[in-house]
Amino acid sequence: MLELLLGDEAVALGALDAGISGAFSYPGTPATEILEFIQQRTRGVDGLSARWSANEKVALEEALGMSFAGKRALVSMKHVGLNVAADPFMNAALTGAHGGLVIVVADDPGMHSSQNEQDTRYYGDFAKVLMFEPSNQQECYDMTREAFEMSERIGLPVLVRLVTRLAHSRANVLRSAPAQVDRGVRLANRPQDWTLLPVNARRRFRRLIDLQSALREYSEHARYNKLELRGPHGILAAGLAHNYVREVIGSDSSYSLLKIGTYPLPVPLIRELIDHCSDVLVAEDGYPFIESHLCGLLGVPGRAIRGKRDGAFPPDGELSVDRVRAALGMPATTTPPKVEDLPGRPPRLCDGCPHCDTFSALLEATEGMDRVLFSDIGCYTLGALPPYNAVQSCVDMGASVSMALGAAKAGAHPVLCTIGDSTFCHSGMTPLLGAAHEDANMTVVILDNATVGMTGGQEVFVTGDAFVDLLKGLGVREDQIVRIEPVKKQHQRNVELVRKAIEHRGLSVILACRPCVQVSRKATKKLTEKEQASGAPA
Ligand SMILES: Cc1ncc(C[n+]2csc(CCOP(=O)(O)OP(=O)(O)O)c2C)c(N)n1
Ligand code: SF4
Repeated sequence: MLELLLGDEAVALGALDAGISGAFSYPGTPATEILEFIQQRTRGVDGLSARWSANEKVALEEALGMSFAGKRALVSMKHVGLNVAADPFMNAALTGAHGGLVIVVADDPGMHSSQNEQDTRYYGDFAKVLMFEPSNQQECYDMTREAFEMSERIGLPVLVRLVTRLAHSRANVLRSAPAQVDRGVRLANRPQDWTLLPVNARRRFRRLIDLQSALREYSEHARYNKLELRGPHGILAAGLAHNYVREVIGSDSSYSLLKIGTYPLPVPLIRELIDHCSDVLVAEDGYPFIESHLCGLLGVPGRAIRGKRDGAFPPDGELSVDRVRAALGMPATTTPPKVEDLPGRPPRLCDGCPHCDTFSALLEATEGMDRVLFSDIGCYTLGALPPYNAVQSCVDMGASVSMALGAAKAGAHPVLCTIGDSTFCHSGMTPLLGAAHEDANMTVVILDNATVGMTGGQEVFVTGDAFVDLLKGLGVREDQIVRIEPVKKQHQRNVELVRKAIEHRGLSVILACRPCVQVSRKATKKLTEKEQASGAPA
């Protein structure tokens, strides 16, 4: 059966058809739709767990636990999420997988909605695991299914790398019959393999090294790597870049083409291409990963290897058809509109957003002061832009609280930080634990809008009164907590309360509680639809 699917959805369907018992994730563009699709498709189905986790590290560890219990588990996240999950990721390569364990990471070359454009393939290489890189939606589906098979066959987690354009574009996907997997609990009964004491870890690392030849063997014969030897100009295209290259060269017989879809790299195929061609262009989204492997320090004697390192492609941003054309000396197909001809549309907070009222109060309360305001990742990062221009930093999830703690220790005053409810639960709690313990001289402003606004309104674990309990549990005293309602009519009161919190020498935590207006709107719409469907007054 054919289905028109996003790359993310094709991965999700592949995982469902592979017989997963659980899907684990923390929202992040461009990977969010993977878990959302699984949730939609499995609503009301017993025996499949598909809930958001507190952060990516937790998601991966939950999946590892499910794998330990002998069941298939999918983990998905955006690229920077793998930094957060790097600890279990690296170590899961040593414990190995029992039930199939597949980790899907969506990279964001061009930084459409991310703070960097790191390339996940380095993590796959670092952890020494098998990695798939689909070039289209069908491969998203097929490779995810195969990743589960391989994970169980070799007893290792398997990585699938996507990029934004693939994750967020649609194509028809041919679905195959769902796998019949035993969903009973089958615990991994070798605790010495999963308990990474040095004596065990050394043995498990040796095993990982020994498995490399099997990974290479698989990759060398995988159907996703295809070599077409024709003309003297070689192109090596990985993942989505293969589509761009295909579109550009068509049936031109002066080019030979090697498509790469799996890692470790299929060296014999690469050698054949290099031997056959006078020059080779490496087309890959992200960093020059393959190109660097190919060239090493000294290059390939007698062959011109071209790519991001020699300037054939720009070193940053996404690949595109036009970038491939330019690298091959062809004119661009499209004339990109001049930026200055386009109307400016800077991102901004929604009208009526509670964060607007919080920033207004913070700005007025600190007017004329030499204040520091660290912020974090979420809709409220837009407090960095006009009309607020309030934010002095945004680095990574949770960093606002830790950076405030560092600046407070440096003697700066007043030191404030703003952090959203979801970001706080992801990574803000741990630094607050230290700040409360030391009674650091800083003001933490938690923006409790009862949702993960930035990524489309996913559920949060804690909101309202429960937040106060959570803060107390972290060691924040009741007299250090101030609750405000960020609405216009409370503005003056909020300004006073913020001023008081700043004057207080020591830690204060302001909890700004008001739901995101988008989520409120959606809830009202749903309710109205429900009432209309039931014939009740709207
Ligand atoms: C490590 C990492 N994971 C996920 C994301 C994607 N992301 C950006 S902001 C955000 C959460 C925002 O929610 P919240 O803190 O509640 O603020 P809001 O957007 O609701 O104002 C997420 C998940 C990210 N940037 N980095
Ligand atoms: S989605 Fe919600 S939190 Fe984000 S800007 Fe809009 S109202 Fe504010």
